[in-house]
Parts: sequence; structure tokens; C-alpha cells
Amino acid sequence: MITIKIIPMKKYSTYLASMLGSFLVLSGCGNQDGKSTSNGALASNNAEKVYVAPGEQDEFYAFMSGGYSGNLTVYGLPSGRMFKEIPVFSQFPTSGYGYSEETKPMLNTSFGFIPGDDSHHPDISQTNGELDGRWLFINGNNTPRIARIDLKTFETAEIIEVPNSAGNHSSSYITENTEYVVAGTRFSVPIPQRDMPIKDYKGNFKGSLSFISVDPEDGRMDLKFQLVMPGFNYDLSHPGRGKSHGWFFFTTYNTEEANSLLEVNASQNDKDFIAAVNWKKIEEYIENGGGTLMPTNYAHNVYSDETHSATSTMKKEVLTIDPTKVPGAIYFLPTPKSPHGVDVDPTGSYIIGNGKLSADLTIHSFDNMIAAIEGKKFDGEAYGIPILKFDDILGGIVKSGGLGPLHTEFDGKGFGYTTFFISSEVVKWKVGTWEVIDRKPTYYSVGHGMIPGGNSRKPFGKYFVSMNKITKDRYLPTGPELEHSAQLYDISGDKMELIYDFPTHGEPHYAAAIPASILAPKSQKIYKLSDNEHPNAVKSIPEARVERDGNTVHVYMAMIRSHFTPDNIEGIKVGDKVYFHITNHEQDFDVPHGFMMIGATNSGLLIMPGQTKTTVWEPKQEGVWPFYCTDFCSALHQEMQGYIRVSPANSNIDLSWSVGE
Ligand code: RUQ
Ligand code: CUA
Repeated sequence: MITIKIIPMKKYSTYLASMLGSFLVLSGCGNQDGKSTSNGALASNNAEKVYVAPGEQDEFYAFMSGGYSGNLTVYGLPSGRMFKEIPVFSQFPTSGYGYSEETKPMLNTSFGFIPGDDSHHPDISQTNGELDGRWLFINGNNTPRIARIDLKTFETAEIIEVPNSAGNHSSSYITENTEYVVAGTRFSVPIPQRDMPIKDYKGNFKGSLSFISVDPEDGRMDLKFQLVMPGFNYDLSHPGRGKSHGWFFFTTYNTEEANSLLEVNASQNDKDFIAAVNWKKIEEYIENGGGTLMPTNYAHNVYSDETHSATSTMKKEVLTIDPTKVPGAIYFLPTPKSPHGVDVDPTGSYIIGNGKLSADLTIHSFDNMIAAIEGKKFDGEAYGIPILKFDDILGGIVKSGGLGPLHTEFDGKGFGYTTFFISSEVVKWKVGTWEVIDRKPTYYSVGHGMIPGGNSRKPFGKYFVSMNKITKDRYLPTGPELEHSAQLYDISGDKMELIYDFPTHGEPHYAAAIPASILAPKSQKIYKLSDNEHPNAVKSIPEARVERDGNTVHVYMAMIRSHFTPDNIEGIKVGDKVYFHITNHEQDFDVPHGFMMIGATNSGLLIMPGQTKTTVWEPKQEGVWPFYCTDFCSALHQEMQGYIRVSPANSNIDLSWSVGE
């Protein structure tokens, strides 16, 4: 029996709910029959702007989060061509990531092996507040993790789990010298986790904000400290930069601390907070011996390009910080209407709160914030954390005329671009005067927007990409499921111009883009075979062999156009566990070989030049079973195959192997 309590809603939320409903109805504009139309954005000069002629290359790399695919996709701008899907938090049969013995440890967590996740917010490493293109960080939202992608190899190089967190959403943004990548919890939980009644949430659950340091040389992550904050929902975050470098800003909602029916109960307070965290002050506190080590359990997984293998280490403690013990380090900035995104302009002077139940944008001034802190002008406190006075810190209000602002990006020319989910539009406004300059519809219901370098001191303000939640009639229908849609706007002039639509994969929440001129020259072409330190690598043909150890058989195999060494193996028995350790001997760019074995209960492998990968096969039936190369590598690719003879468990056929006999 379900009892429904009627909770009085404020008029405003009723209004919003009905507005939301009507916008969704309005936004279906019926071109569902698959016929092309000539209206809209495809004027010929717009076509030229996105046309990258055959053989030409794009101006930007755009990295789009994969949402519930758990991955990251790479696109070119302006063409919208997809170049690659990079597996991060999910098993990926295309390459064998998460299936191969070498990469399984990457998906290890304190909960065990996790084959998927929900990735949201990529951010590219910076030096002096400018994109340096060394690494990209992205969060796993569901089982809290942060990954580092190496932008030389476009491979996931490291994943660190975030303990005491749940719904790792206000992540993975970096400070302007990549000192820290930050991971904040969306869902507050008991810290440490324990069995307790849910209704005792208020005052007892906590929200953790984690600061993970990044080694400036090799990018290695290390969970430095975790702020244990009041039990709000920490939604998004952004670093200070320039004058505000040393601060980090986190939005909160559900300052009501409701534990049920949040759509109503977490919309009661007129204002929630942006938490301003002075991490440099916290560093000082830690240097003076502050903080408490808490026992916990989290995985730290690191991939090595030398051994072509990952290791997973379980860490056992985390340094926690009680915010009330570090006076002067944390303040709450009141911000209207359940803010979602918090964004900082390229100069670091303004902190933009995007109140998702609001029409206006609230701009906090960093200078005003510092003055208010110095003047000790507080409006009370929450759980011992001082609340600044809204009017004292206000820098301005953008009267947007839109509804449901989510995120703001900057073009580096003095303008902000804010996405509005409910009114399905992007609004361009001027930093400092707060006047609205332009607005354009999005098709439909935009989440994040992205300008290359838009979260840095130096954005490249040529394109704006809107990442839309609802696709409806933009493409040919593909059954009930449609890919999400991105739209490209030319923002080089005064007015934005919608020039292109392209589908995206999974649900790209945020994206990060960088000029190709920074990344392309550094892109790695092969792995040197001579540098291969995989313990099971076959670095020269005479090392190829097959060895038995009880019921386990190790096949040490080499591959080169267009054969395997060995390619005939006998003496395998039903019930054996056969490990194929395969080394690709090619030393040319773009010559991977693949490997698939009939009846193997995992994916195949795709092995790059100079690389070694391992997969397991457990033969269940006697017979002679083939394997082959899955990647069309030469004119004789179809000849790249081999056989394995599987005999009964009790047979006495000797183990033997050969090639060319
Ligand atoms: S958050 S738009 Cu992760 Cu806005 Cu999705
Ligand atoms: Cu190797 Cu096809």
C-alpha cells in the first residue's frame, strides 16, 4: 500500500513544471517521415564553414563524454566527424579493453570488477591556465572514479576510485596548473558508510569533496585530501583562475537535506549555496599536521606503456578535513534556485551561478567576495561554515529572458554563452555589463555547451557546440532510441550562427576541445618493440613457444603481415586454460593486427604495433579449432589464420607447435 503525501509546492515550481511541459510539447516539430527539408541552417556559406574536403584535416579535436557508455569519443571540429571511441570505465570489445588480462585491472574497484559507468565531464590539463594537451581527465559518476587519458596515445592511463563519495558529479575539473583534479559527491551518504535509517539523513549524511593531486611530470594521481562537508548535493564545480587561483567553487542543491521526492522537497529554499573552497589554505593546514586519517578502501589502477599492462592497488586510508577546523578556508555564497553549473570567466573575476529553476544568472564577484570575507560580513552559518551576504558579493545579474540555465562557457572576447534547458536555447551575454547580445534556439533541450578552451584563461572562441538531450526529428528515425545530437554554432561574429548538426554517442554531458595544432604533432604512431617490457612479450621469433604448467597453457605468439608464429598448435586438452600472449611485430604506423579464437567467452584483441596483449580461452570441445586476424592488414589478411588441435582431457598427445611446416 502506497501512501502519497501532498506537499504544498511553491507557486514558482508549479509554473516551472507547466512551462517545462509545454516546451517539450512545442519542441517536436514533426519531420518524422525521413524526407529532407531545405530550410534551416544549410545555406551554402554555412556548408562551406563545416566542409573539410577529402584529405584535409579538422581544426580542433573535441572530446565528448560518453555518458552511460562510460567512454569518451573524439570528434573533429568543424566537420563533426567521429575519429575514435576511447574506452575508459567500460569494457570495450573493439580493442579488448577490460577483457584482456593486461587491462582488466583498470576496471577494478573496492566493489570488485565494474564493466561500465556513466562518464560526464572531460577536462584537459593546463599550464598557467592554458590548455597544454598532455592529459584529459574524466569522471565516472556511478561508481566514483576519476580517469586520466594520455593524449599522446589516446588511451586510458590511470583510474583512481574516490572513496566516501556517491554520484561523483562535481568532477573532474582541474586547477590552472593541473595541481589538482577535483571530485565532489552529488549524493551525500553516511561517512564512513554504515547501516542507518534513511530518514535520519538530515545532519548525519555528509558530502565529500576530494582533491586529487596530479604529478607534473608523469600525471600520476594521488588522493591528497577529502573535505567532509554538510549533507547537501554537490552538483558541479570549477576552479578559480588568475586572481582567484587557489580557490575552487562547488554548486550545491538540496540544502534542505531532503531524502525523498527531491523534485519538490529540494526546491523549497529560495537560495542554495556555491561553496567557495580555498584549497591553498587547506594545504597549509595539512602541512602543519592538520586532518584526520580515516580507514577506507579504494582502488588505484595504473597502466604502463612499457609493460603494456595495468596494476591495481587497494589503498587503505584517506586524509579527511573537517571544514570547521580550517577557519578562513570555506564560505557559502547564497545562489538562487538550485544552481546546476558554476562557471568562472577567463579572468577569474566572476563566478557564474546557473540556477536551474531560474530565469536569471547570478554573477558573484570574486573581489566582492574577498572584501566581504575580510569585512567579516556574514549572514549566519550552516554547520559552522560562514554564509556571505548575497548583496555584498553580487557582481551582477544577467536578465536572460530564458528559462532553466545550466552551464556557461566563455569565448575569450568578453562574452559568456549560457545554455538553457527548459527554453532550449543558448544566450550570449557580455561579461561586465551583463546585457544579452544574442540568443539562438537549440534542437532540443541543451545540457552543456562547449567552446574549445572555454574552461581556461585562453579560450579559442570560434565555435560553440551545444550538446542536446532530445533529438526527436533531427535525424532519420532509428527506432525508439536516438543518439543525442550536437549542434555547431559559428561564434566568430556578433551573432551566433547555427551551422551544423551531428549525432553523438552515449550521452555527452560535457566536452573539451583543443586546437589540433597542439595535439596532432605529439600523437604517438607506434610502440617501439625494443622498449616493450611486457614480461610475456615475444621480441624475436625464436622466443615464440608454447608451455604447459598443469592445466594451464601459455602460448607466446608473434604476429606480422601476414601470419602468426606459431600458427599450428597440438596437445591442447579439453579443460585446459589457454593464455595467448601475443606481440605485434609491426613497426609501422596504423598496422594493428587483431586476434579472435572460436568459442572464446570474451572479446577479441586489437594489438598495436610493438604491443603485447593477452587473452584467455578455455576449450570445451575436442576438435581442430581456428583463430584468425580480425583487422584487414594486408592483401593476404585472409591468410592470417591458424589452427589448434584440442584432444580429450585424458589424451597423451604431446604439446607441439610450428609455423610453415
Ligand atoms: S551535467 S548536462 Cu553532468 Cu549538466 Cu549533464
Ligand atoms: Cu593481421 Cu589481418
